[in-house]
Amino acid sequence: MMNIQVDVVLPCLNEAQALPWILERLPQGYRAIVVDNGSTDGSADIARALGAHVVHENRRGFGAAAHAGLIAATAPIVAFCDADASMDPRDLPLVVDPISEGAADLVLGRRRPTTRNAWPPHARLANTYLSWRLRRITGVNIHDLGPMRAARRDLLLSLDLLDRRSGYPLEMFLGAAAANWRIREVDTGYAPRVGRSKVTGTVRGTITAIADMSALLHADRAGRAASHVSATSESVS
Ligand SMILES: Nc1nc2c(ncn2[C@@H]2O[C@H](COP(=O)(O)OP(=O)(O)O)[C@@H](O)[C@H]2O)c(=O)[nH]1
Ligand SMILES: [Mg+2]
Repeated sequence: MMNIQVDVVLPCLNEAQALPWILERLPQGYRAIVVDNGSTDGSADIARALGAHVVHENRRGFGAAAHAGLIAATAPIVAFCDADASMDPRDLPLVVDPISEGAADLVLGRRRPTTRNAWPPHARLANTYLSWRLRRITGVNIHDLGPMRAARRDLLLSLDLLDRRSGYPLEMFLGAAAANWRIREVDTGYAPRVGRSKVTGTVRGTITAIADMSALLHADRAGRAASHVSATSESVS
């Protein structure tokens, strides 16, 4: 069998309809790690039958699933992708190649809608605002905090990410920026998902996402202020 170069973490909560399309579109040398927490639609069995490595995570939450996938990964490079067929696994090399070439440390897929209704307007607007804030805070020129992304496994683990809900992708970005990783953004396609949304397509999911991300931004600002104070006092003494 071919060497696995890339493990692809696919957080999955009731995505039985989307999984077949996704799993047949993984490029050569990419292994799917489907992280299920309590799907009731047979997602785990379907994924297993289609050859994916299935990981179970008891804690609910996007971050809990994403992190369990990272822990389970063994390949040198780990990519993340949603399991709702909104993003095409054939785009994965766009985020992975700069990592394998050593040209970047974190590559984020900027979601470019392929149809007009791919992205709920409130989610798109919130994301545009968030990206603007992140550019100001970090100086990194990003325009979307997209879930399709890739980095080296050992570097990702070194970030010691703690969020287990919707803040996970943001915490990863902030940690990478704070550690001066070379962060790159590339365009990736974004299509209407298959099946029902679990996060930004629901009121509850959106509120949770905003709460989780605001908490992280707040903590990040406090952390930066504290390091500024200590840096200032060092230069005074
Ligand atoms: N395992 C797991 N996966 C989740 C959870 N919440 C969301 N997901 C998955 O994360 C991905 C993104 O969620 P989605 O509902 O598409 O969010 P949206 O894109 O904001 O509408 C999908 O593959 C979901 O199945 C969760 O609590 N546990
Ligand atoms: Mg989605």
